[in-house]
Amino acid sequence: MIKVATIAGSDASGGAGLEADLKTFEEFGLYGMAAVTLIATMDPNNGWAHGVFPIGEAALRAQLETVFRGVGPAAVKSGMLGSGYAVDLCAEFIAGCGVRGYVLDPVMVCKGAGEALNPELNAAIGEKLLPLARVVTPNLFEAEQLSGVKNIVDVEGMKAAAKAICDRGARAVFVKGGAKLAACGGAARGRAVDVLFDGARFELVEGPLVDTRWTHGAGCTTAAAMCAGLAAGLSLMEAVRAAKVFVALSLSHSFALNEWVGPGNPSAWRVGFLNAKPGMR
Ligand code: PXL
Repeated sequence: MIKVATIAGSDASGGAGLEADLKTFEEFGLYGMAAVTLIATMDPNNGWAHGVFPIGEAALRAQLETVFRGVGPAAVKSGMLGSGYAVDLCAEFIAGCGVRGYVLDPVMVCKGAGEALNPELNAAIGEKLLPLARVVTPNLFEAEQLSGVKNIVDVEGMKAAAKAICDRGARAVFVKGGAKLAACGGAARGRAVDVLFDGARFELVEGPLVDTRWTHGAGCTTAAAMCAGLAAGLSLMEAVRAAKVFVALSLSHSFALNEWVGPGNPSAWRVGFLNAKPGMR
């Protein structure tokens, strides 16, 4: 059995965070483990306002001992870390235990919350985790933060950011253009365009832009699917392409949880793209 792990926050609503990661690992037929860094809650009596409850340093270290020294994942991804000690522990265990791939999802914004989370951690993520990553998966906002490139609205901006992020030590960068790039006019209408840079070559990765407002957890799912692919021995390009198809299928079966939030459906590939809801193909 191929084992994979996520170091991430728990999304109590189930659509993002380690819940999305574990569902994704399961769909790839892998054995998933999780070290939880924080618990994110959402208040139905206050407009779905987010709460964050960090897991203490000792409890996080004990989980990482279990996952890395007790079992040993083939690949690992990290998501929302939430504290300086979580960044340090992540670096310590990933550097200290060999893994086939480390996918760094530099979660700095949460769609529901709308503003930067823990901006004080961005420097530490860039300095301590970037150099360990097989691939980093920023969205446009996160790519701007990590690269210093401002106002990314097109593929040229994404390429400049990807190059700057590789220069900081990442082996590869996958900048996600998503709906924002299309809204800026940087991608053709109805297309979701991402840029992969491996330090030498740029690769445009294109797919259908699924027309839905229910995209909660799409970033987590993308990184988890790449992690699963790397764990299973796919090349980075193969893992990226598998993740892209997997997420498009997931989004084409997305649904509302309530008036505020709706996730993709990671089991969608079993139903099939052609069975997606009308208007979502
Ligand atoms: O989608 C970003 C994200 C990541 N991790 C956790 C979250 C969220 C957004 O809600 O709750 C735990």
